[in-house]
Amino acid sequence: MTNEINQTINNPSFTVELENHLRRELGTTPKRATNRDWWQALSLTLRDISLDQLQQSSLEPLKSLEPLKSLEPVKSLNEGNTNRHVCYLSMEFLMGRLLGDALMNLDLYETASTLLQSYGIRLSDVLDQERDMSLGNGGLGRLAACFMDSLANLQIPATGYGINYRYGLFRQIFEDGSQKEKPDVWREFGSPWETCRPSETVEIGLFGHMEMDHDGSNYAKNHWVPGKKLFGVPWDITIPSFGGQYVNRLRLWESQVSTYPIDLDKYNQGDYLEACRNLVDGDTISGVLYPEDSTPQGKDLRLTQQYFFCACSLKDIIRQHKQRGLPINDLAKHYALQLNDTHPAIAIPELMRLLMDDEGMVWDQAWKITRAMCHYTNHTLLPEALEKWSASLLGRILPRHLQIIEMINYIFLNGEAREKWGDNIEVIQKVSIFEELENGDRMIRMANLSVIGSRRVNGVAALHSSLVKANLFPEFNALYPDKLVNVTNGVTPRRWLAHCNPGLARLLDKNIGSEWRTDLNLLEKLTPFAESPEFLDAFANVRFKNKERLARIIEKECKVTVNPNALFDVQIKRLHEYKRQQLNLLHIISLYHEMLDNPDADHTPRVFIFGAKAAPGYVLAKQIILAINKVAQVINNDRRLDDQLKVVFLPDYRVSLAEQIIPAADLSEQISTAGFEASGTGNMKLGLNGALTIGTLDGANVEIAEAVGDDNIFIFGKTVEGISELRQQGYIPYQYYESNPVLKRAINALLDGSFCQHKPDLLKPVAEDLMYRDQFMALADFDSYREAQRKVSETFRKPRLWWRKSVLNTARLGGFSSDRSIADYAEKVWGV
Ligand code: 26Q
Repeated sequence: MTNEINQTINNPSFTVELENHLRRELGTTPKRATNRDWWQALSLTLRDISLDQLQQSSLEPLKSLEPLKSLEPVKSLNEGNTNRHVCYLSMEFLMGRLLGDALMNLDLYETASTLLQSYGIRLSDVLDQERDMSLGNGGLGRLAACFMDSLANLQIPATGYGINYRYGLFRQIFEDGSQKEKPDVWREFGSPWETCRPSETVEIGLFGHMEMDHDGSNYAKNHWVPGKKLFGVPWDITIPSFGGQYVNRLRLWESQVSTYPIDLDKYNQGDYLEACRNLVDGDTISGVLYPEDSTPQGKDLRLTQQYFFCACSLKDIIRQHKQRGLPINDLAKHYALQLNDTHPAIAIPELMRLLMDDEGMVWDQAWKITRAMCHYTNHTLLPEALEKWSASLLGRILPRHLQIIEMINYIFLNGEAREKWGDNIEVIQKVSIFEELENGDRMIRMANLSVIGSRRVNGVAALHSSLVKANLFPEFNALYPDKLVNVTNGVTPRRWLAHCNPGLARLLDKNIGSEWRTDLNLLEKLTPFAESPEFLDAFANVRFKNKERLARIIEKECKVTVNPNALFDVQIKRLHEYKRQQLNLLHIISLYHEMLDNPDADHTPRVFIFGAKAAPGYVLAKQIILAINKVAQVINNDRRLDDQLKVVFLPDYRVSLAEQIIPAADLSEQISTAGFEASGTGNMKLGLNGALTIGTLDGANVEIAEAVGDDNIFIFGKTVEGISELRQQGYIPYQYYESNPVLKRAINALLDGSFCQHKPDLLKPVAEDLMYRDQFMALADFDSYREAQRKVSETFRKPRLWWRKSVLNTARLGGFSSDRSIADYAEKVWGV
């Protein structure tokens, strides 16, 4: 910790600032303040400290016109081109709550806690006032948030660029077991963390047409006359490093109409609603996050959102570059853009347009710069999740961009592609950015555009990256042998260990020192402690306390009493067929039957804990949620079981709830069909906190298994090769149903109304899908899964053995820190 920060902390001004915020911003006093008032005042105080730090760490780029100095990191990672500012472009930043993390990063946790205590207030109650900032769907959005934390921590100058959605991911409630969506009103009266920067507003265009300018030469120059203009207003959030010496920022754009929003003619004619139409239009672009995270629909509002935030961000970057007095030709020397999936791929033609039409560059020069600046991360192999936009739709909203994409494709196909493959039409069709449809329209493949326009393309786990090379982009990999690389995902140990599991953090500090927070490989030092009975007891004791805390939440949210001595079996992630919550459910039903058959046997008591949101339009996913809830209701109320088995589905799974569940998990369910989960990051969070994994050889599970060793993980199921062989043979799920009596009985119980006497057909769709379709081959892995689960139960009955494995998981997963991921990006991708 630097002296500067220490001064802030030890300075009584912290108290003064806090009380000033209470009095002046909130019009109250420490005596009268509610928990919510305290939350707001504390947040504002911490925001002020990091804003001061942002200015001091000489990162505030616009304040100074001095070139480069203002961008120099406090400490550089390596020599060489360390000045490249990283711009992380993402439609999603799933930040969760910010106060607890900020208190920890600025080392003010104890100070704040003591101060509040003196007023009879509990800090934890104050932290609970914060609404999660849920501006993302799941893994991809949370990864962006972890990366922002690690970029600051590694003191790499970086800006996260995204959208300041008015409504984030929907709030989930259950009505009679079914998911219902409610709007996420996360900043109804503003967020204390966001600072508006109206002076840095930018204007962007949409729609309109192209015009030709003849400048007397032989060349006709094209230019775009937008039919509509919009303002992007930036809202900034400071991202402090651990210790607070260094601060980056997250810049989220809000859309506003650029012309006077009320049509006074119409207003005067009495047509008030029509007069205000513009007002509504301006708002809608940044209005709401799309809740789908696969099978994207080609909605024009989504494309407009994508363009809106890319165009705003690029304008912002170029303006800053020029304000430093640097030549536009050097843009790529000073900035690296990271595209979080293809969602910001429109930045590629937008950058080309800015460089050519606004800066007057020729094509080749603009293309060289664009290709040196852009980098693309792929997060999925699911073909239906790959983004495609209809060319006619894109051309209507962005006519100039359609031209540029056509040109990129033309030059690529006639240059690099033809050189490599000649007239091999099959390959040419595959690598083309355009896919020709029967109806005459063309689809723009955003993944192909992203690969062609980027300097590096990365997958997110070793297995995933090798499948990206071998199956998704084999042609591009042959054409550009060094372009495709792997960067395995990671998670920030500050939030996902230090903050969410203070008990374990203290135990680690006591035994191996506290440096692991910024150097997670130091967890290795824990290895010998796995042989110490005293340490294992202390470790188990921490877990028990965390389980008691979670049991209270379960009691409150689900009205179910659970025994903290039971095995807590956790599956928390988006609801998707490929993630196979339905496989977990089949196992639960089979366990239920087993217990009913042998009521006197000595079963291992278990609590199955689910957390998951389904995309609102994903019918089967919603039916699976309903099925789990219905099965839970019957099992939880069956007195014959003597509390050996409980099933709970916690509503509204989100970052802050994950922080409560993860430290209390004994078993981590990572059971996707091999080849479908790109990486997974929940697997890392759970393992790091000492949960044992039951999982398939998919995504980062493969690397987790290598790290912890075969004895300390429960691997089951078909491999990628096994799955593809089975599919080639022709997979018939009904055969598994017919030939396996345990499985048959479990599915029949869903079919015959055992779990909903009043509406016996309610769960039929789930059962029938498994019997006749089962796209993700749950039935094929059922036996092997059940066998692995049997081993889990057996191991849990030998506490010494279990806790030893658990400690070794924590000790050996240090490599899954997002600090390591970011260091890999710095080296393999950005070259900073
Ligand atoms: C696209 C177009 C239209 C509407 C929505 C979307 C959309 C939105 C979000 C498509 C995909 C997503 C999110 C994908 C995602 O979260 N992928 C996960 O990324 C994690 C981080 O790399 C991986 O760990 C997971 O394996 C992967 O599923």
